Amino acid sequence: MRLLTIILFTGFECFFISCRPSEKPESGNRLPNIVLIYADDLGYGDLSSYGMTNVKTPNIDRIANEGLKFSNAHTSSATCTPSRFSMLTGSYAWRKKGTGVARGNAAMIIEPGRETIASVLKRAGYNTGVVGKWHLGLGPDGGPDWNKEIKPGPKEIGFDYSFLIPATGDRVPCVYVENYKIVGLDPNDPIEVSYGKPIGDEPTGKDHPELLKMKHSHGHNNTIINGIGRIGYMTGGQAARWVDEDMADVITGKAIDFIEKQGDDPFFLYFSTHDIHVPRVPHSRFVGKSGMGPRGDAIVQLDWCTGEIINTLDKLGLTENTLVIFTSDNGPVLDDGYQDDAVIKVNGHKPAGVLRGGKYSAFDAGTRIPLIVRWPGNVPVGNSDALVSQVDFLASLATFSNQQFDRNDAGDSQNQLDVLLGNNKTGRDHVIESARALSIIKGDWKYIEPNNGARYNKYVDIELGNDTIPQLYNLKNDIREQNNVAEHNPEKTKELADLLNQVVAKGGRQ
Ligand code: NG6
Ligand code: CA
Repeated sequence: MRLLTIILFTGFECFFISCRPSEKPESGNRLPNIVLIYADDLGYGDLSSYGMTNVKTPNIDRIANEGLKFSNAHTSSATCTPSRFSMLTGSYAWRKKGTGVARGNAAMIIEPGRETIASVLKRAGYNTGVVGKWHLGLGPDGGPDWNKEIKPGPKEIGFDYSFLIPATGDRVPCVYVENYKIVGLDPNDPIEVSYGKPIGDEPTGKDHPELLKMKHSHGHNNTIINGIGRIGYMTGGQAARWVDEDMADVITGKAIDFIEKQGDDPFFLYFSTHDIHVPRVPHSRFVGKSGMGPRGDAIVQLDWCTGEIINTLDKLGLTENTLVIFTSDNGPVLDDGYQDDAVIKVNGHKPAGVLRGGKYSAFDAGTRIPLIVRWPGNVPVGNSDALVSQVDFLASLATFSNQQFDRNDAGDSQNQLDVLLGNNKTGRDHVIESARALSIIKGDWKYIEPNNGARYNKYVDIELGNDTIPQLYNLKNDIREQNNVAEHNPEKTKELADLLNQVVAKGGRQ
């Protein structure tokens, strides 16, 4: 089997070499499709294939059982916007101002024309689509006029099709944007959005908590939409507002439509789920299924969404010819601003598995995430402990599709295709992760740069990993980052600090 895989893969590569770079392959030599499933806030321990025992995730586990499961994979940031920026552009978000968690009315953060995974794959002849959570801003400087054409957007960075939750489920505007337009917007009921002064006369969670079906615990007390207080104020657009309970069905349906509409060209689908971000309001058929409250039920729903995509590939006979990548944007959090029982019903479950910290944290639970790659017959079944970063998806998929890419734009992205396809078990020399502080992992060691951020966030109950002194952990002996051994290992500390500074110096930091 392994030999067959090597022969097949070598044959595949030979075909690529015979192609000129940046040239659309001739028909008949169809490149494999690529489906990238990006979960939100899903922790290292939140899948049964990654050790969760409270709830089963059979569909995601199926991908793991038929593919390669990584134990040492990293997103480049402990929050959403910067992770997505880095993954799509191949450039660390901390190099560019304005890439922190974006407001719902933020302007487009990735500059139009900038190299992205989508622009690279489009050049290779792929039909490219993004469905689900965006959270990378839309529209010109100053943000979009929601009632007109909402552009620039995904199209300007290489996506032929988009169906978006513009920011997050907990941020206004609570509407879907398909290509350049809000879906179902009545021109007589225009939308206005504000992240400053309250607008409109609709009740807020702050003033009318009695109207809430899910109460906030911190933040999330502005305009009430569908019985849930949001971040930000909105008015108008009544007919276009989403129903949170239907969101997984709606976006999964759009993702399936995209796959089903494909013709002879290969396709790239970036399916960015809302689950398991707050507000966790799964469809009634998933309510109570996990015994862990809405957070666990959202995991069950996420697994269902994934199953629908995988089953669609089966149904269309595309499974063998599709590279599926499943991963998450940052680590887990229980109470992220709503009283949804995530804490009291956790029932012994460890969302981050063995790791310390969580979402927002420089400790590894913030950024070490599940990663599964499946391409039957080409990617070996099993596990890999290679050091991997999502920032390398761009260069790796460029190699996969025989494309050159703009290295000025995507300067942090390395071709790690061999690692992602299981032909190399070593991976990167080092990875950089970012929270408030930058960290670097090299071999067994992790260094967190000193900084004066808070050590603990009491609202989310997460240790943030900040300290004013340098931190050095030996992840091999101490994966929970309990013992800071920097003082006893000054040479190793200096080596990693110097290496981190070199990477920073290479492309700047803002
Ligand atoms: C925080 C929100 C949190 C979540 C996060 C972004 C509050 C109090 N907290 O500011 O609920 O929305 O931003 O999450 O407002 S992310 O996964 O999209 O990065
Ligand atoms: Ca997230």
